[in-house]
Amino acid sequence: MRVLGLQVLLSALAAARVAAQSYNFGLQGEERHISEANEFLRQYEVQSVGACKALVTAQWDYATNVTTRGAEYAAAEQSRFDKFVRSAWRRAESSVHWRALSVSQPRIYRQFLRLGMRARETAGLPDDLAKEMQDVLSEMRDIQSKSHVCPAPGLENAIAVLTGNYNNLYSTPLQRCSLHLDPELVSILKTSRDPVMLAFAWKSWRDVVGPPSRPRFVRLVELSNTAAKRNGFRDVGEQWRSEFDQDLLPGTGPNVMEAAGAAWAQIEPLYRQLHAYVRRKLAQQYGEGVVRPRGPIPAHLLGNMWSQSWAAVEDLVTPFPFKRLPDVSAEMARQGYTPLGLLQVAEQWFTSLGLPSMPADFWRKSIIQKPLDRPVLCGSSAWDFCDGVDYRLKMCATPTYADLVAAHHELAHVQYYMHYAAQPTLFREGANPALHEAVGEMVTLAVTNPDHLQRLGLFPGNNSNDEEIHMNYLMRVALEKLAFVPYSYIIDLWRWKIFSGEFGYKEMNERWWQLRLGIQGVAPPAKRSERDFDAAAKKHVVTHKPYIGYMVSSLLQFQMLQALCRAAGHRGHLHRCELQNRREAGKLLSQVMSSGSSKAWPEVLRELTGGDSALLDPRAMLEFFTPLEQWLRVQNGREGLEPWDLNDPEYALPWSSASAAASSAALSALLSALLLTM
Ligand code: X8Z
Ligand code: ZN
Repeated sequence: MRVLGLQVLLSALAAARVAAQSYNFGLQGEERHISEANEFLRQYEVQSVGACKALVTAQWDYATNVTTRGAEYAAAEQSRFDKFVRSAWRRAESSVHWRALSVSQPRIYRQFLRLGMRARETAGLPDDLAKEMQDVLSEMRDIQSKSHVCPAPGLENAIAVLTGNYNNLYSTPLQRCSLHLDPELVSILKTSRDPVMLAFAWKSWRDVVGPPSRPRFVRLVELSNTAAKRNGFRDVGEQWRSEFDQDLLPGTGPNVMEAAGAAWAQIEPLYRQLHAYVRRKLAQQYGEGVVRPRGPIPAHLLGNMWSQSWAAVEDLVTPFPFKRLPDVSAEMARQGYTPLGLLQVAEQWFTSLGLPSMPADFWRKSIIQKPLDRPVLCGSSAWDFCDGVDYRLKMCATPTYADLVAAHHELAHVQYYMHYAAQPTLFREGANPALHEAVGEMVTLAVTNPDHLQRLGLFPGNNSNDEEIHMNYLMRVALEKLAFVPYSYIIDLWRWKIFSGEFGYKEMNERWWQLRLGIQGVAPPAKRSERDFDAAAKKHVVTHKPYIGYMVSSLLQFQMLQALCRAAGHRGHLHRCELQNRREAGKLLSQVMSSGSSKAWPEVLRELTGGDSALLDPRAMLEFFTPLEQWLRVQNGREGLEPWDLNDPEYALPWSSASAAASSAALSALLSALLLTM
């Protein structure tokens, strides 16, 4: 609230300054500026819809038929589009007096601000340096996509069984060394319960991508900082954060860095409870030699390459193992669900809230099943072809629970596109970079709860009223969404510090692990050094994509759910709100989505919550998990309250030789036992 008060004052001062300047032009001058600005925007609208459609079409063609030529064509279209935006921005700056309209014509003014922001995303470097930056990025992308590792001696048979890839048993190195991140290494992390195997997959990915990415990442930081400075920002971190500024003037919006830090402080006690409970269960599974009872959790045991989602260890930690949540995939198979069928179920959820159904063209042009005649990029995505008519989905859907959830998420994106289609093109985005994702994830919260699964006929046995079932459900959501909060915070916290020069390149990896340990409470399963570069294991770091939006969206989705459930008159626990048929909620959601980015996001949030919460507010997430928190507190006793002490030698990073010996002793013992038995 304090931040917002200051911000209103700053905006008012800025506006007064601009108003004083514009006053000198007189009424006639202002009318001329308005008509000039309107004419510019009218032309921009026509040209940008065409340019955007050409770009999205090239990207769609590539994603649905992967060829080298398609990739080159899409890259060429991207650079054509970027040039178009930059040149429009130069014209606006040189020939339109848009700044004079900040008070009298806020909608016009805001469109120019957004254009400037879009232009700055790709501007700032002279051609040779811009080319160098593209090269560095493409080298790191190649390292991610082409790197592969060989199975460790002694693990070949087990890996073949885990991954279903028997190439590893063949004799030529080319055939043997075919473990890629996805699917092989990711699936080992997800399914194996052997700490040696897990440590192998965890470490070998970092060994193969970290060291070659390190010097390239350093150069990327230098180049992108240069560009940011030329754009008027102190560093890249400030430029990225400015995407969350409410009136798009650097430093005047809600300070996302402060907001994220404050939100984390409120979420941390709940996270510690989850951490303590999961740690105890993992210690039961792996023994206290591998998982120290009061220390951090070894990062390779959480079922995920990055420890960002702990969903894959649900079977080890579910509160009431004899009250299992239904096997939705099996039930879908039994009922003969098709990919089209699951999309229709998702569509029906939206229409039951009074939102529009998908247009006929959507069903004709979308790809919902993997084509067998050509290579496609199978990740699910929702597409907006910029013309207000053409929307598509790309999914290699199979009738499974995961894809049922994904279908709801993707259709939420399409709903958002369709709702803001009436806005001018510069407002056809989420109100902030996290809102699109937040809407999609909010929908998944509403549709995965046991009550809703029962409504869909996917919860046989009719026992969704059982409190223990709901506790299991809350744990499932916590493993996915609560575990993700600190992870999604530290990725950019670490990058902001590098961008601003708070620490030097020589200590990048140590600083990374300080945050991983201190905030997330996970430790590496092997000794790390500055020869390693573990942040590069994450694609978003080496492709230079901001990540804090994922943290913002992980909180916003609960704020949205709470607001919509209140509007719908839902009574009782928030985790039991499913929203189906709640037209009041649909109306509110429509209203939020329709404004696109035409309004500052705190204003959109105020509308959504009826003034209750305007900024990032963790209270809704805490409310959602209240029953789980109470249950965890009982289970943990005092245990969850103990902080990890960075200075305690027992928990210290495996950097110093003493703690390295302590932390990897168990792993080394297992590895040598394995080698001895060979
Ligand atoms: O990158 C993604 C999506 C595309 S926006 C697949 N996500 C983050 C990640 O994978 O790390 C979704 C969750 C967070
Ligand atoms: Zn999404």
